[in-house]
Amino acid sequence: MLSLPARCLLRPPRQPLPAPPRRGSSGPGRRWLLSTPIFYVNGPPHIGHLYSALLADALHRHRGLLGPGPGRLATGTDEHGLKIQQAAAAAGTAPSELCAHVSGLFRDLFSRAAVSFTDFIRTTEPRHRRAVQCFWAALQGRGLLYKDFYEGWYCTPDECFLTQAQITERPDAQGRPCKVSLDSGHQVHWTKEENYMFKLSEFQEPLRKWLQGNRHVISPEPFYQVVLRWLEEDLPDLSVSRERNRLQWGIPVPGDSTQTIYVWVDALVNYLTVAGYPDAHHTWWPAAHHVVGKDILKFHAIYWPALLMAVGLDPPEQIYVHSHWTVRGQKMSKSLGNVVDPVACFKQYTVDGFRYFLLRQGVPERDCDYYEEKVIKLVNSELADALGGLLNRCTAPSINPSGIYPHFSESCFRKGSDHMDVEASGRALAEDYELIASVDRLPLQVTDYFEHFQIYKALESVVTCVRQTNGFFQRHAPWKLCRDNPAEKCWLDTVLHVTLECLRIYGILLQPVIPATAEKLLSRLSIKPEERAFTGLTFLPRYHGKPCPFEGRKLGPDMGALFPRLETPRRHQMEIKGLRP
Ligand code: ME8
Repeated sequence: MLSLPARCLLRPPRQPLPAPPRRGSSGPGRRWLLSTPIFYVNGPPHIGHLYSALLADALHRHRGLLGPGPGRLATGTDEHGLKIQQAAAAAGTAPSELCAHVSGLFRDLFSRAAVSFTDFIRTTEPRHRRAVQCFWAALQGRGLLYKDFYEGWYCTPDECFLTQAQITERPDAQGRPCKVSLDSGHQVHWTKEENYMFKLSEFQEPLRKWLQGNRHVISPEPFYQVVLRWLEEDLPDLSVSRERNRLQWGIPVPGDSTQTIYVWVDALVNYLTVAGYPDAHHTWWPAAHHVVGKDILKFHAIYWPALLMAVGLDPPEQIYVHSHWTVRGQKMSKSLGNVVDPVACFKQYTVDGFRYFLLRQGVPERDCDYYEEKVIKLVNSELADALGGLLNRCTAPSINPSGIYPHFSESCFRKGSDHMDVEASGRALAEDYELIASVDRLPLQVTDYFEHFQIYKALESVVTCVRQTNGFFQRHAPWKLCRDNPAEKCWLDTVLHVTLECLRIYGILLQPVIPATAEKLLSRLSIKPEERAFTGLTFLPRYHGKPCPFEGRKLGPDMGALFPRLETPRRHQMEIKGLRP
């Protein structure tokens, strides 16, 4: 955390926004290549997939507002492997058709969700095949692959090999004993075949050194500790191919038509493909910042950095890890029939409403629970009532008949150390100075939280300020002030000016999370697109003795409620009233 003065009522810190931490050797001008996992196409997207994409999108948008980039955001679909081959066979369709269809669902979802991706990669694309085959050749060229008879447990739903210690026995649906992965609960099968092996064991020490020298590379911190603990255990070599007669749906091993490249090697290389590997990746690599779910941490924090080191490339600069969404306390699963469709959520809560819910309630360190009533309550209280209500109150024609950004009067709201003295401070009260100090600190706080992958905390601090501003408005009851009395008009305009200034800051800071609502808010305040960046963001310049470009400006057109309240579905109302069991 940046050290911010705990309480700074009179002279809030006017520090410039800090440059976010630079970790890699990505050259002058900070670059970032944000990524989401690439998603399997054996089923349609759900809210967990959307959450990963929204986290990456919010980070990407936030950084874009901080400065002139350059940044990219890549997402896409993971289309090879046994799991997809089997899903296509079960659906009686060709794998390529299944992939095209489901990949399209992901792409549509992310477009609809306003995920600002700059690249959408499909692992079946020729550019990716070429990258994977070059990567393989580089591994082989460095003598890090060898052929061996591999024997062990394989979990197709997770597409991973497991040791004896990682499996357990549970009854299946028919009550027969069956071996499953301890971690995911998915069934495993014994496989025995000749594979190429990667000398992962040689990278145990380099991985440890890398982590010890980069304490913030995996965040949140508890996940960093998890990875360090894994590295205390044995790190066996990794099987990186499958026999082609079992797995045809994948990229063949160059020069060996009997083997297919293991789907995880294939998938991980996508991050290099989008960086331009093998020809043009040096501009973007290693400025990679991966957002991943905790289920795939080992692949990203152990296998991937080791593979990169093996071909002479740096590990990614940053790995952001998040936990999982459950639904009414249960894991989402097809068999339980509780998989939540994000498109239905957009219809029910609007895109921004659902984006806000996931990012405000999602705490990366721990699993979070979704249920309808929770979304409706949160979104109504924070977006519709607190934020929307505030905008509505200070722009209502009855209170602001000229429809302008009114003037701020220093004589009503004095800047000085003796603000506790009512005479000296005009009409402002101690709480009003606290509000100014809080909103002054807010951009720095929000940036700090984003950089530490705590978007939920950034939103919490914005909401706290929104509530404080509502308190300010309520306290001074501008609707009771008389415009015809010059002294009262002066104060009334000042109260409106301060409130609009607060709203301007909230609108700007909320752009990465609720882009459409923020755009509506900022347009209503007549804030031009070039005035919406985080750079040069000065709250209440007049209070600080600077000119305010917005003063006297005509407000934008009234487009109705900023965020219309969501209705509780009828069936819930009946349940609440006890009309339904
Ligand atoms: O693992 N809550 O793809 P995948 C939150 N193709 N996030 C969730 C989630 C939940 N309940 N369920 C899934 C793969 N996710 C590989 C990745 S990357 C080189 C290859 C999110 O379709 C989370 O990000 O199984 C998780 O890591 C990812 O979806 C797994 O998606």
